[in-house]
Amino acid sequence: MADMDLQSKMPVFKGRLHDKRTATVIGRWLGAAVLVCFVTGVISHYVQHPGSLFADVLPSRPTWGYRLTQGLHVASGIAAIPLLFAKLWTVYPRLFDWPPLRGIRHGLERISVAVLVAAAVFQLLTGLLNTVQWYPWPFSFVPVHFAVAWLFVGALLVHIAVKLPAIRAHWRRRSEATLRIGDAADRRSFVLAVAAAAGAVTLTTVGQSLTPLRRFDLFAPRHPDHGPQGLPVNKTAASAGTDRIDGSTWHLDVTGPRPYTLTLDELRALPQHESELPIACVEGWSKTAHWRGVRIRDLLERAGAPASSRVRVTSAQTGGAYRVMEMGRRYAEDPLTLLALELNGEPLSPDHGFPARIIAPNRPGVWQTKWVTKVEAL
Ligand SMILES: Nc1nc2c(c(=O)[nH]1)N[C@H]1C(S)=C(S)[C@@H](COP(=O)(O)O)O[C@H]1N2
Ligand SMILES: [Mo]
Repeated sequence: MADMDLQSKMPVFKGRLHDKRTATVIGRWLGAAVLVCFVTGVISHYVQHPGSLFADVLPSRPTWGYRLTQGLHVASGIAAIPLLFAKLWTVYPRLFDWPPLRGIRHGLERISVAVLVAAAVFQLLTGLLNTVQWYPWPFSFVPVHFAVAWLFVGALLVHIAVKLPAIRAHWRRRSEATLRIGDAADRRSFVLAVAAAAGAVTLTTVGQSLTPLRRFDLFAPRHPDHGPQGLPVNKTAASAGTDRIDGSTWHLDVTGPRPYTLTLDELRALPQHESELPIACVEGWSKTAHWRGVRIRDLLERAGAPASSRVRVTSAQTGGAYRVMEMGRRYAEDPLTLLALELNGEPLSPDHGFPARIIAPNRPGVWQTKWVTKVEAL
């Protein structure tokens, strides 16, 4: 009796698009976006946490590899936001299914959907806020975003497995099940509108890393052209406490079998090399710049260390997660890896790491250490 009362209070959905074909069509796109996002995210995680296992195997080429994977990670995550809204709108009437529990199997399925939705919202929200470097939560972003990614993928696999019969039946426009549902014209408008929304958020943000499209970069937190010396800045010298480095007293320590120290003038007197390499920030912006400085492998050789040594680099910064960086031998021996003194034809500005910074191919921005004071062969 009470049951009947409650049921009669449930909303009735007259909209014709909350059906399985629509859920399948939107779900396919959302699935493709989150798959790209997940794979590129895992790559980014291991490139940022090389550890002992990957330290010496990570390749230094192609020079634009990390730029591509991280650009895709952030772009697919942003595109997934309107797709997730559309998908949730399509299926939300299921919240009012009656009876709410039809047994253990049904209960487990509903729990897995709850985990899936919570994890998806969490990932897209924290990822988006990370692109603007806003962390309004008490936990550390990277490990939690990484852990929840696995939770999300697990719940997604369960969801796909449970829904496989429905997905299969509604995969094709002309399948029997799809034709039985009908409403093709409405669905086409809806799907077109969702595609337009996903396309619009992509087009107005992707220019932050895909620089040929930077004219359309209206909403990304960084514009590739805005910043001193034509390059954006993530951590300013003022915020790192490195804005008062005096080039006449600064010196570089290089350790190895034959350790030595160089002043800035001595460093400038060594053979200088050039490279054209991007800063590919993990927060999603990328920009290629022209760098000039001393090859790391030349510095190592002079210290009596093999060009293929593992290297530890230390910054003048007194704190922060990126004060100390290590690079595997593939990066150290690459001729493009420099201790750069110049950016786009001028000495580095304080915000870009004056007087010396690391620039290496195919590495995330976080490891392009600025304000370097020490290079150690390990
Ligand atoms: N010492 C130090 N180096 C650092 C950082 C830092 O916080 N401290 N930030 C890194 C990050 S996150 C990026 S994206 C690049 C940005 O370099 P740019 O400011 O010259 O563009 O510098 C890297 N080098
Ligand atoms: Mo970064």
